[in-house]
Amino acid sequence: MWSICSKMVKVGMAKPCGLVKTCHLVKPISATRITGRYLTHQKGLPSLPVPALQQTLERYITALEPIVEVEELMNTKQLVSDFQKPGGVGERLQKGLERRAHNTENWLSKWWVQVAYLDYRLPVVIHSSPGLVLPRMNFNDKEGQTRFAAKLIAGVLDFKTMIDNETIPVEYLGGKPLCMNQYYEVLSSCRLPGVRRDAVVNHAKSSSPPKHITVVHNFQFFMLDVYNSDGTPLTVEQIYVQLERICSASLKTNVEPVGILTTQHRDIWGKTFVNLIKDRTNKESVLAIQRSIFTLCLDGPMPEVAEDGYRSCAAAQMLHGGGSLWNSGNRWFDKTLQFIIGEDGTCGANYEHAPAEGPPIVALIDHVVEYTRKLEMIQSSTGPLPMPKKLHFNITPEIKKDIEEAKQSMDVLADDLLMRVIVFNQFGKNFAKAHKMSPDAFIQVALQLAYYRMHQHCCATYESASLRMFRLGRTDTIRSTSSASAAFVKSFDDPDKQNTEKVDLMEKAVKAHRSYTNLAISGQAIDRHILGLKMQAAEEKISIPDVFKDPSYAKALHFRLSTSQVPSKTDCLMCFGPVVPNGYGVCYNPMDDHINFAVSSFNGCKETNAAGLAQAVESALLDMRTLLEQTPRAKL
Ligand code: COA
Ligand code: HC5
Repeated sequence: MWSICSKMVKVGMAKPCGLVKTCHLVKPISATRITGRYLTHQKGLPSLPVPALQQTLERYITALEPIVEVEELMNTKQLVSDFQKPGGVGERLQKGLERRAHNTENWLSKWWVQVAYLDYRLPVVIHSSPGLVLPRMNFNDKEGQTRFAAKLIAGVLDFKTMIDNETIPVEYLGGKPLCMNQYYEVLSSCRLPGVRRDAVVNHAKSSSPPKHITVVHNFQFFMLDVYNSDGTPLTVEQIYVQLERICSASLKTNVEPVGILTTQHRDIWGKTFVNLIKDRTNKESVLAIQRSIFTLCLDGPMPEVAEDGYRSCAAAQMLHGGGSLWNSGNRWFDKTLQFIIGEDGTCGANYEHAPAEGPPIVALIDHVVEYTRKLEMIQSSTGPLPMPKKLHFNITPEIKKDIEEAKQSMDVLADDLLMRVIVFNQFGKNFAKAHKMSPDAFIQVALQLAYYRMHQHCCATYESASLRMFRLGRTDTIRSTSSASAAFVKSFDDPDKQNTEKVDLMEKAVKAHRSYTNLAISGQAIDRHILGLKMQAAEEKISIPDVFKDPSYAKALHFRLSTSQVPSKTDCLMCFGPVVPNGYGVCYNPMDDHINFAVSSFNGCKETNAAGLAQAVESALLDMRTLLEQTPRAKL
């Protein structure tokens, strides 16, 4: 195992005026990282297990109970029983999966990345790439924007030093060490569009890893070297000077927003891409963006909003940029990490999801926020640096047409998204803990209640569970809708039910959720196993078993509630879009005494309403608290 090393920011000495200087514990950047500590840690991690077939199939039936009709369930039981007959197709696929588990580092991860990301053809914007909003920063003009951007870049480079030196502290979940691989996948990487399937490339692993970032301002891209020739990172002051030069060299705003092409449906972008890079200049520019350590977006203004709409607007800025008239073209959405700095103190990021889950990105952002807070003002002289290189694009009439089409579809998409952010201030994690309940389970049960109150039925619900206890682990699904949660939500507003009974049902629902969570994080949930069986059938060229053609299976995967807990140390807000047209995306960050929620829905769906659900979540949490506080605990 690694020892936990907290080699953190070393801050320069205070001087009376001017900018900032930091010292870094660096070794010159090179591609030698996959060595010692990291590998030793990784080797010590267990492999992802393949759950027992019968266990998964039994749990599948149990999970369907609250979300399908009685007759559908009967039919499914028959299909499941056919599937698991001794010597039948289920057993064969299970054996295939077990073989695969034996022969690979992780039987699931490659398949998961293909299915969930690279084969998924809807635009990454809203449909796949999450947004992150930082606490609002204290600036309100161009200079403040550039100054903060310089600090942020320095903070990311400081984190990169920890990656390069393999000194990121190992994370733990439930006392178990987690796989750290994702930290090595988020910098210097990029998604590549394809006509049917995308790919991801990681240049950190190349023999000459990149030393530049890309900066985009007024839709114009620049390549900014962020290391000196001796391998030390530029100081904040140096970065600031370079950013000012970039801004002065990109004052024109009537420029073709070539970045908006990355917001398109993936097949369309895949085709345009082939065309775009036929031109040598374009190809070089695209390669420079793809190879860069990350992208920094210096945004133009966003529409004015009232104070109470500020957070929702900031979330939209991070998720999609506001449409072609605002900042959606000031992006390269294929880039794994894009930091976004507005002119009014709004800061955040957007990340392409294929290489990593949210928590490593949030750990990076937490580090950056804390780093920028610790920086002290000093003045230091800087020698002349080369002018950042502008990345040129030759826009043919055909590409121009593609840009216009991308603008239109981006605007339709942005208009369709309703994003509502609430900061629930009445209580946070501590309240559930004081009542001896899992805070996450408490919030999930409240979400179930909120949804039921709005829609009068229970729906298939997804919550992300980390599989990072296992080598190269990504996620499985916690199915938050259980028979216990259904019984609770149906009883809650029933005047014939006693409060003691409601509390009892609440406790059972919360416990059921926590026990499913425990299964999921220990690799014993059902969703990825079932996916694996289906993928194995495709791999062995066996015709798809009937159990996967069943309406119950389709219902089980139609997640009208797609949710994720993403905690952060600093008071950040994470957000994403719904995964089905008539669904909601709900991302929440539970802090000790408050909870940040970002709820999304599509305006095109008349049944759903993110603002309504956000309000209902607030009421559900408050009503659950009132019930607990007014009811003597039955079993105490
Ligand atoms: N009584 C008192 N305290 C309790 C409790 C109980 N019955 N049950 C849990 N707690 C405490 C825990 O000990 C923990 O304490 P801590 O704050 O000191 O760490 C805290 O409450 C939070 O626990 P809980 O709310 O149960 O959830 P969790 O932190 O274990 O998180 C998941 C649950 C599912 C979110 C987590 O396992 C996970 O998988 N996270 C990753 C999700 C992810 O990857 N999201 C992004 C995908 S891109
Ligand atoms: C910045 C944090 C964003 C969280 C993103 C997230 O939770 O993504 C989920 C990944 C997974 O595999 O469960 C997918 N989801 C958004 C559809 C819940």
